[in-house]
Amino acid sequence: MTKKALITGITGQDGSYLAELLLDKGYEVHGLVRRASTSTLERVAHLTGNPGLRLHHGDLTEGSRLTALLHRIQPDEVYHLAAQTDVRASFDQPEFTGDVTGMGTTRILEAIRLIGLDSRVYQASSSEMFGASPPPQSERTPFWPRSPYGAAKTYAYWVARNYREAHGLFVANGIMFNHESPRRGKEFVTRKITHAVAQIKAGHDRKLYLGNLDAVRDWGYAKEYVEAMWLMLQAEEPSDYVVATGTAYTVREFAEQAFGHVGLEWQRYVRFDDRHLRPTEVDSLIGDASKAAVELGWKPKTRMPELASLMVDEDLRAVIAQRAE
Ligand code: NDP
Ligand code: GDR
Repeated sequence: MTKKALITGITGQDGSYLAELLLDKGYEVHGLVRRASTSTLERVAHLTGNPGLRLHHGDLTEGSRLTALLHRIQPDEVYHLAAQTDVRASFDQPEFTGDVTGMGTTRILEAIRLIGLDSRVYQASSSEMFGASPPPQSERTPFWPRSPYGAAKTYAYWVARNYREAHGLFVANGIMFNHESPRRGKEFVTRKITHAVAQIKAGHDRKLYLGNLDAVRDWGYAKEYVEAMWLMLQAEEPSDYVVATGTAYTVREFAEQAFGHVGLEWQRYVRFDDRHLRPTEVDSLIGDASKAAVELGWKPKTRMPELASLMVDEDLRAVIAQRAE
């Protein structure tokens, strides 16, 4: 029997990699897509001709639509990835972030419970829930979120656990640390840097304005992280897993690596802009993913220097291709 999966957030970075992985495994993949006046399908455009892929309009703020879709699709697995994901923006839109990133999870789980589905559910939890708790952070580290986004994700984490404990649903929280790729949105610091490096290398002389260069992050490769999502839903019992590389670099070091990869000196181009600071910052996130290694057999392969380089290479390819058009 062909397995059916529903991916919310299929148009995002992770959703697009996960859709590829599941289609390769022979799944029938359903994706939730918000209607917009301009297309948001760029990351999945190469998959839209695949007969195994079906896209459905819907929004996390409309529970009735989510219920109708889940009832119609009857998925074996639900990967709930959709969210308002921008931490900085969550300070400006706290209520909206709570509704989408927090309540969105409740709407999905409640729909599954009301319909009586036995779908397995992946909840996209985040290292932002640890916030000010010092590293290394594991499944046993207390949460101390530092943004409306972190608080909304913490709410969603506990709702997911509660549906598991109270209603017996198979729900797994993947507590993922930062993961990046050439498909990362340009508002996030890694892609903002690699995109700028490519532009500068191609001769567009410009400065790159950044905020806190001292923040420490544990950056992994998104393509590898979606495999961990799938593994969590194949486990015998649902549980919660940290997914990380266990390595730590500052934003400054990421910039140094990205510029250095194409022979540029980062100090010549990077400038400070306090508009990119946050009212409360998360200083240091370094994950301990030993539980995922032991129980799921998942291990990261790509570390920051290789990741930054591959992102720069891809951004450079895009600039050159654009020029040729
Ligand atoms: P992206 O920002 O790339 O994608 C977010 C997705 O959510 C997009 O498909 C977006 O659609 C969709 N979405 C946003 N709001 C709504 C809504 N109201 N209704 C329906 N869909 C909506 O995120 P990532 O792929 O990077 O992350 C995937 C998940 O993992 C997120 O929940 C994120 O919070 C979490 N996470 C990510 C980490 C990372 O480092 N990438 C680390 C830890 C957790 P549209 O294209 O229309 O905007
Ligand atoms: P983050 O990622 O907040 O960790 O959330 P982001 O790349 O936005 O910031 C990482 C760190 O870089 C610092 N920084 C800047 N950030 C941005 N965006 N732009 C800048 O110019 C800049 N200068 C410095 C930030 O202050 C921060 O310390 C991401 C998202 O994908 C979340 O959805 C996810 O849950 C977490 O990762 C884990």
